[in-house]
Amino acid sequence: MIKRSGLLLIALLSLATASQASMRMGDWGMVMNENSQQLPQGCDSIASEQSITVKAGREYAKAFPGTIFGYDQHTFSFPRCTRVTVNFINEDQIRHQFMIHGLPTYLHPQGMFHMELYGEGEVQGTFITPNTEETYLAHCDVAQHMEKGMKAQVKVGGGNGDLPSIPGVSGQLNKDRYPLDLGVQNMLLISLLFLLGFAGCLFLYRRNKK
Ligand SMILES: [Cu+2]
Repeated sequence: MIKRSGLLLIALLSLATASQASMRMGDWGMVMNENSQQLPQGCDSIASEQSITVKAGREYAKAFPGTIFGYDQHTFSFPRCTRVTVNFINEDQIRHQFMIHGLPTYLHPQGMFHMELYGEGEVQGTFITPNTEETYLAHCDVAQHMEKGMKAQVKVGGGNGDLPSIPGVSGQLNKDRYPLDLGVQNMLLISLLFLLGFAGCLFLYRRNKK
């Protein structure tokens, strides 16, 4: 009986260590679901090592009208099966994240590699690019931060196109509408009304002349 509970304890302890390995947190923020060791399916070895710096802050929104938050870079490109160390720097006094979505779920729970800083600071995290040609979404998930510009794309193996609404890369998926937006249809309607008015005036003028 004692032997069995001892085994159970060891099993529980190793489980706890395993989950700790994929999560580091403190009063500074957190790094969740990183992967520096496990090879993605179809990768025989780590093909190369890269390290990047991603800066987040209001400062980087200035170049893109309509945005409030931003990253200093919006497209990151990596070869397949590459170990990438991300140096994430938050220059604001508020919480920002750099989260990559859609990664293999057998490596990252919910397909997510998550870095977060509660305020100004810096942290490192690692992931390994899958053996694929895909464009992954990277963003800050704090409410409204992505919509206000904190959105980027991570292209692996050349990627498979650009994502929508990437500042400086692609247009908005749903264009904002303004009441004074003179689209082609509105311009045609205005021209038609003008012509009708003109014809009406001409008609009245001719009738009065007789
Ligand atoms: Cu943010």
